[in-house]
Amino acid sequence: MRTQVAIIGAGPAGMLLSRILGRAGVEHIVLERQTRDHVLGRIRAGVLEWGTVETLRDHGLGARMDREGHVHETINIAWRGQELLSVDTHDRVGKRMMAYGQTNIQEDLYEAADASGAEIFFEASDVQPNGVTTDSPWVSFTHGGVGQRIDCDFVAGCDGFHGASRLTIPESVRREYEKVCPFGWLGILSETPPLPILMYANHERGFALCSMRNPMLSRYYVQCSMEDTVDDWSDDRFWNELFARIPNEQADQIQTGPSIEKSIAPLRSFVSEPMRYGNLFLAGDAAHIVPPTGAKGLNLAVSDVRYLSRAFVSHYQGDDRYLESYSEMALRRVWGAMRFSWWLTLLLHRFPDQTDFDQRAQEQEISYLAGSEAAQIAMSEQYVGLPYEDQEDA
Ligand code: RFL
Ligand code: PHB
Repeated sequence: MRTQVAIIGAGPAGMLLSRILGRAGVEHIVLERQTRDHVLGRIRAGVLEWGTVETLRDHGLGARMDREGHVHETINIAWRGQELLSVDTHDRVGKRMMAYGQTNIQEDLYEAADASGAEIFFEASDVQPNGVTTDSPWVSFTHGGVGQRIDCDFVAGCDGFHGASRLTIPESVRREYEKVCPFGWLGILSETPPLPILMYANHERGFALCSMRNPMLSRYYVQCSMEDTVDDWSDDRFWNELFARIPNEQADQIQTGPSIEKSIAPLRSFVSEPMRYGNLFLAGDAAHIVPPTGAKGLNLAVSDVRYLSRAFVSHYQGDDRYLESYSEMALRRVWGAMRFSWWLTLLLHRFPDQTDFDQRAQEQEISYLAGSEAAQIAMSEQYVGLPYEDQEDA
C-alpha cells in the first residue's frame, strides 16, 4: 500500500488527525492495535478546554457535543472539611469549559470516519515504523495473519504511552522527563444524576473529585494507594470514602447506585523530546502524559493534532515552515500544561511523605487562591487552556 501519512493509533489524536487530513484532501491510513469496541470501552477524560470545543466544531464534530455536553464555568475546590472555594472562570478570564466524555468524542470521530470512508485497520499487530530518517519511510504490520507494508511520506505516531512510535527514536536522540506520584485515582461511573458542579476536594483522608458525563451518568474519583486493586474497593467502601472527603452539603445531594465501571489510574508526568524524528511525528500521549488533575491529556492531544495537521497540509501546499517548527511549538504548550497539572496535583493531594510544614503551606496556597483575584486569574487561564500559537507566530 502507498499513502501520504501513515497514522499509528485510532485514539482521539489519531482519529482527529485523520478527520482533519481527510477534509483537506491529504491521503492517509490509520492502524490500530485494538478492536473498535475496545477503544470505545475505555473510560477516560471528561473536561474539554474551549479551544478543544472550537477545534471539534471547526471540523464538523460539534453537533452531538453541543446537544449533550454540559457547559460549566466554575472550578470548585472543597477544603477545610466543609468549605467550598468556587472560581468563576468566565468572570476571571472570559472562558468556559465543556463536560463531554472522551468516549463520546471517540464515537463521534468513528462515525465521521465511517461517513467519509476513512481507511482504518483495527487489530493491526506488530506495527513498526521504518526508515523514518529517509524520504521514503514505511510502516510494517500484521493484519489477519498476513504481513503488510505501507509506504508513505510521513508517519504520525498517535499510539499513546505504550505505543511503538516513540521507541523508534534512538535513545541517543530521545530525552525523557518523568515524575510518578506515589498514589493513584480510583474512578467509578454510576448511572445516577451528577452534582450540578465539577468539584475537587482536598481532604486529610486524600483527594476526591465529583464529575459528570450526562444528566444520568456521574463520574467520581478518590485518591487511593497504588497497592490497592479494584477488588479492595466495594461500591459501599467507595461511597463511604467519597462522602468522608467532601462537604456534607454536597454529599447530601449525591444519589448513590451500583458502579458500572471501576478502575485505578496512575498519576504520572512524562515528556519525551523531541516530538519529531526525521519524518516521524509524535502527537498526544505517545509523547507526553499529565496527571489527570488538570484535565489536560485529551486537550493536549487535540492541540498537538491542530499543529501537526497544519504542518502536513501546508507541506502539500509547498510550505514546510510548520513541519520545521512542530516539535518546539507543541512542546511549549505541553510544558505549560505539564507545569499546571503538577501544581494542581500538589495543591489537592495528600502525599505519603508530606510533613506538617508541607501541609500548612498547601492550606495557605488554597487560602491565598480563595482571597486573591490575581491567583484566580492565573489558575483560570491555565484551566480553560492556554492559547494556541497562531500562524503568524510560527
Ligand atoms: P490514546 O487514547 O492512548 O490512544 C492511542 C491509541 O493507540 C493504540 N496503540 C497502537 N496502535 C497500533 N500499534 C501499536 N503498537 C499501538 N499502541 C497503542 C491504542 O490502542 C490507542 O487506541 O492516546 P491519544 O489519542 O494521544 O489520547 C490521549 C487521551 O486518551 C488521554 O490524554 C486522556 O484520556 C487523559 N485524561 C484526561 N484528559 C483530559 O483532557 N481531560 C480529562 O478530564 C482527562 N481525564 C484522563 C482523564 C486519563 C485518565 N486515565 C485513565 C489515565 C482521566 C483518567 C482517569
Ligand atoms: C473526569 O470527568 O473524568 C475528569 C474531570 C476532571 C479531571 C479529571 C477527570 O481533572
